[in-house]
Amino acid sequence: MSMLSFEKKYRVRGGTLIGGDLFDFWVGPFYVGFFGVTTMFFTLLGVGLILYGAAIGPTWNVWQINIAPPDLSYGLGLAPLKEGGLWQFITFCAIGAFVSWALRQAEISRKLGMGYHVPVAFGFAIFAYVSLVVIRPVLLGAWGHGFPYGIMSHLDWVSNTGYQYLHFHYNPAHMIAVSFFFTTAFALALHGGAILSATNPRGKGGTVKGNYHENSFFRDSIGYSIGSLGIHRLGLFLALNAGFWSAVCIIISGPFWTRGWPEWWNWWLQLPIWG
Ligand code: UQ2
Repeated sequence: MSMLSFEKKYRVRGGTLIGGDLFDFWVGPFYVGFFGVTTMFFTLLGVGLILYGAAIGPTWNVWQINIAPPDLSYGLGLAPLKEGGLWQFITFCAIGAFVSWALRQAEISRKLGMGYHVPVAFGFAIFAYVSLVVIRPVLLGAWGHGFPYGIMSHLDWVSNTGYQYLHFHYNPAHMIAVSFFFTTAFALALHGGAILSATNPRGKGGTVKGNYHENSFFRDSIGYSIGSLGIHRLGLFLALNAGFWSAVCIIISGPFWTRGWPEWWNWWLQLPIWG
């Protein structure tokens, strides 16, 4: 809010995908747009349904509240509200809100003449969620394969689904995803450390350091600097891959591999080169 006078320069008209000028305005600091309206609609409806689901459930203990998907016997059909229909409705609202949010980001990007990097990045996160509650359940033939909405219940689902494949850490796509998550954390730690150490020099009255110091630090220590733009390209690449391979590792579990993941590695022992 304190930046409102500065932001005036950027409160430009246009860039909308839908609705023309109709929703092209701000409420306080927030850009609205057609997709701001749809985001609010799906969010309020979805949260309301979650509260209703909790209200008809057995507990208000936040750790134990659970809104479960339909029984597998309902297949890909619609279930009665109290038999998983709520979960289906809430899932629809969640995807509606997430996609609306991404499209609102796209409108803001267009309005400001920026690239679509932010909505594309968010799109990978949406893909990871949709892979769990739509893509894999559809490939397996039942909404009941989606994960339940609840703090403990979704943890139980992850554990049970993992054990269903004996040892999920042997899933090669899971290995790749985990490696990307770790590397993302490593890169952000390096980057955060680099920026803060240059911005907060030692001692009183020290001068703030910049790009050349950051480059020199990494050239001195490992003989290579990726550069101040490069580190952000690398960060985006690492983070998007973490989300992407997470989606791949769960989509292939069931629809494309039904046995234990340790067994998958038998291809190595079955190579014709062992004689
Ligand atoms: C860098 C640079 C930055 C950085 C960081 C590096 C000046 C401010 C962190 C160093 C990063 C490297 C060498 C890549 C490491 C590779 C992986 C896969 C983690 O050079 O430029 O800008 O923040």
